[in-house]
Amino acid sequence: MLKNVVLAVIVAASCASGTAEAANLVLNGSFEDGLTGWTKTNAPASYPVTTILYGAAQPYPVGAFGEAIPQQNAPTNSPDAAGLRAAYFVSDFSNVETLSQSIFLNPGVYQIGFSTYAPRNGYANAGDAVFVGSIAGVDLASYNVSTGPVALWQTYAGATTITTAGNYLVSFSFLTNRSPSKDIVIDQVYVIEGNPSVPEPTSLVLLGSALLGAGVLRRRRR
Ligand SMILES: [Ca+2]
Ligand SMILES: [Ca+2]
Repeated sequence: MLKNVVLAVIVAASCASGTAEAANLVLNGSFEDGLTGWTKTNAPASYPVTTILYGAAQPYPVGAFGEAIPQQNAPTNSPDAAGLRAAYFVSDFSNVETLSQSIFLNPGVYQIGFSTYAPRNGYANAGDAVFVGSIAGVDLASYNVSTGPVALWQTYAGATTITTAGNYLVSFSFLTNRSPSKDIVIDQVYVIEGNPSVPEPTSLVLLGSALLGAGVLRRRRR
């Protein structure tokens, strides 16, 4: 009897916390389906943005010109796993090449973010690259790749409040004008409603009251 009560409590608590985990509103935000869901603009004829495999010391477009890129490992609120792939901006003559998608947002508070990595071989190139990552009008990242870290994953994260329902852009732009220029890898792009890192108070209350109930039962059995 007691075992059944405790089991029911655990199931109820996990259901409550399950509803608190918001889904990613960005389609294919971890690029596990290649560039499905994303729109490319100004993609250059040579070496357009593509998705590469983690840990693959292979030529473009399977890997990053022989350099194995480690899986994204910076702390992130992305509900998607880093998985096997990431997107790779690499062209040396990209006249503001972009990768973007439009998502519909209702009024509310949203957590937004993505992660970036500058491969060592690209970083060694003389030409710089200007990278901008913008979600729903918020420029989370806007910098010259030369000023960022090399061979280190970092996550750009923030929050935004949407007051008008509508379509909002998730957009990455990449500008280079010299051969060879620096490159950037991105992964785990996310837009989630609310903040998933804070446990729902209701599930904690539920768990607390259920444990109390189990304690009462135990006393009665004695
Ligand atoms: Ca991924
Ligand atoms: Ca390049």
